[in-house]
Amino acid sequence: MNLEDQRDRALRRPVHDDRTAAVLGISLAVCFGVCFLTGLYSHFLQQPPSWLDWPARPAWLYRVTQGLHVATGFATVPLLLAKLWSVYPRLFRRPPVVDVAHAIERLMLVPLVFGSVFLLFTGVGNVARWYPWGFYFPAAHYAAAWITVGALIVHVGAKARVARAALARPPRSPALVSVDPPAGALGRRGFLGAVATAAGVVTLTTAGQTVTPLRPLTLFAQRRPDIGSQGVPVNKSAVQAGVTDAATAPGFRLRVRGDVHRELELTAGELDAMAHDEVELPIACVEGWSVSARWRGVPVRTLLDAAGVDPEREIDVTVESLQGGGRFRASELNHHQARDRDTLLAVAVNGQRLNLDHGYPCRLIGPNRPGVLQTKWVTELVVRT
Ligand SMILES: Nc1nc2c(c(=O)[nH]1)N[C@H]1C(S)=C(S)[C@@H](COP(=O)(O)O)O[C@H]1N2
Ligand SMILES: [Mo]
Repeated sequence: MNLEDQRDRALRRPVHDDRTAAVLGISLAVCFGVCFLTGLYSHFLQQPPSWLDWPARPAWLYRVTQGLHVATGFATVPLLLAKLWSVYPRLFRRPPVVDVAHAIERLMLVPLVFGSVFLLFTGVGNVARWYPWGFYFPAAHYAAAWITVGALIVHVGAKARVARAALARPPRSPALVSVDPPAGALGRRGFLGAVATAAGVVTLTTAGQTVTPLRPLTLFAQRRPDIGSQGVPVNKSAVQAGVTDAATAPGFRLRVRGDVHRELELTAGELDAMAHDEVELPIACVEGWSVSARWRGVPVRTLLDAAGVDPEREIDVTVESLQGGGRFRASELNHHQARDRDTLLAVAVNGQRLNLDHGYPCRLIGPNRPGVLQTKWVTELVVRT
């Protein structure tokens, strides 16, 4: 049998036909869509355009969207592998292209396939803290997402009619299945069942990093939220951040400065004495793990009031850490976030004084913020109009 005959036979097996491709394609499009939108949300929370002041509420929103982002991303891995395997015989069609539109459609498969593989590889790598590359992950992942989604839209546009027709036919239509699978090989049902099981198992064993009842199953999760000091995993330790000496020095001060009526300077003890507010808020890391905790601290707005900042004034606050370098050493609070009653400089978590790794003497914790913006070892609040 020559190559062409082989391809024809393969294509007529149910696992390679257009119905299987349609089912996998729709599942992938849904996962990619959710992953893309939640990813965009995460991106613009961390890098808001100047005209966009995100609301601080609902407090749990980022925990849910980022959990979904990582869960749909992981579920996409088996779906994508299955889809590529299901459709690869079509790559060798003769003639390779029939007209210009078809050529464009086929060319778009390059960014679609490479973009998808790149996104999943870098995403899973980031969750595993494995960086076998030289570029900055968020920027590359973000750019690749636009390229991939652009190619995906073209692909969906080109394939929508074929997919609809394939799904409208009865599943055992003789026009569709003319070659029986070889003995022992999977039929469509068996194949799709296996793929769905794989996607389900990956999702269940990842989701435990967000969903408490699934914790015993957290096989692929980078963090077991219940393992870590004071009931919260540690992202970067005080030793890694190089802040141990500065954080424990008697000379430590929290300063509130910038566009204020009077500057404040508080010792760790003074801050502790002011910390009467208790809130329940999650830390929700971009890597997908999240955990809720009880925090005790001083609301940022109490400090702003003490510094004589007019509550009506539109302000931003830069939260600076003792950490000397690194991308997460500072974060921004917009007006809504800075004025929210639950945005605290926390000094205690789950009934214990914050330990060094969680940000002693004080750390920021606020509603609906990605973990990277919950700055630890805070030493300065700089108010800007
Ligand atoms: N100064 C500083 N703050 C930081 C970080 C950091 O590296 N440096 N990491 C952030 C990230 S990515 C997360 S997820 C949370 C985790 O807080 P935890 O270590 O107390 O769980 O801290 C955030 N605050
Ligand atoms: Mo994080």
